[in-house]
Amino acid sequence: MKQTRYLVPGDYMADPSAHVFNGRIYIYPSHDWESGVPENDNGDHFNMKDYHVFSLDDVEQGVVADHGVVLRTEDIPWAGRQLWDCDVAYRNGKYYMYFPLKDRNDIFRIGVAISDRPEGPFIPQENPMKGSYSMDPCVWPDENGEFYLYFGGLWGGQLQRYRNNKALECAELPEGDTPALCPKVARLRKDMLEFAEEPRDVVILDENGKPLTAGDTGRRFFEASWIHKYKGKYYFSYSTGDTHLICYATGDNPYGPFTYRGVILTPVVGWTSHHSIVEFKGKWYLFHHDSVPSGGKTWLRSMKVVELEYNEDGTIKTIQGTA
Ligand code: FUB
Repeated sequence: MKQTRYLVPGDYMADPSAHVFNGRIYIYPSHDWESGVPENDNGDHFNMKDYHVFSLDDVEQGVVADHGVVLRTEDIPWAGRQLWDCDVAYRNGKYYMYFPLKDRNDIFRIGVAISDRPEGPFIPQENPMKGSYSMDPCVWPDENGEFYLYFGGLWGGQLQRYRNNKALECAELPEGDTPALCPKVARLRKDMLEFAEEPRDVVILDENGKPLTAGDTGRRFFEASWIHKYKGKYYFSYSTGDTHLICYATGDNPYGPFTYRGVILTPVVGWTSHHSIVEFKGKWYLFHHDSVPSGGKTWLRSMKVVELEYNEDGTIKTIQGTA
């Protein structure tokens, strides 16, 4: 399937996290809607209040099943506002959803909700994960039996408000030749409900082995962490935010460091770009979104899928965001 395909024409869904559970693809997107909140650099216009789950048996022609609302802000005991990009993992008979949400002080934290089934509904825990901050969680079940949670995002994602996992007095966004802020990763406890360790920096290196700098906006991390493995290598992919690219870097273990390798997706219509990558029935797919169906409204995005291909050397063939 070389042609990009929209997946849920009747509604606005973004940030699709796709996984294969029980031989089917399950997609966990953000649910965009017209809340009337004006657009700003803090992302207040992304005022989402619930999640749906979708599934499909066949990416090429498959009909996408909508499993309905599986979690709402009003069901989350510590909720303030804004349910952004979530992700889901399976362990020992349960499905664990990790979701970012602002608490009542308008601080992003990461919550966990649990279901017996991949299609939900998901029941939230009483409190967010201890020591969690920022947004865009992505959970990786490693072959070593451990699960790792990646997270973080700049600007409205609030990562610039922290250093060494502690809140700063005032936010500080590095500039120029100073090292860029890194996404974070932490191994999860066996019960999947808390970090088993202090989150660490996911360092992304350039071709000379130096950390990418804050001024290198065409390559540095902004948000939308995703990780997959191909031919023994770990591929960490992410959005560059204000330069609107999905890029990737490769490494030898879940903690990195990762070395920058290139662009997966050129800019789409709409400010944000956010993706997931999954293998299904022998092919690889890029799930992502754009704002074409809403006429370019940044906060009303539509979910898409396209086949992703590798070159012989393991690099990924760049996909055109406007294709
Ligand atoms: O959907 C809200 C935010 O927009 C996500 O968390 C970011 O990754 C961006 O897609």
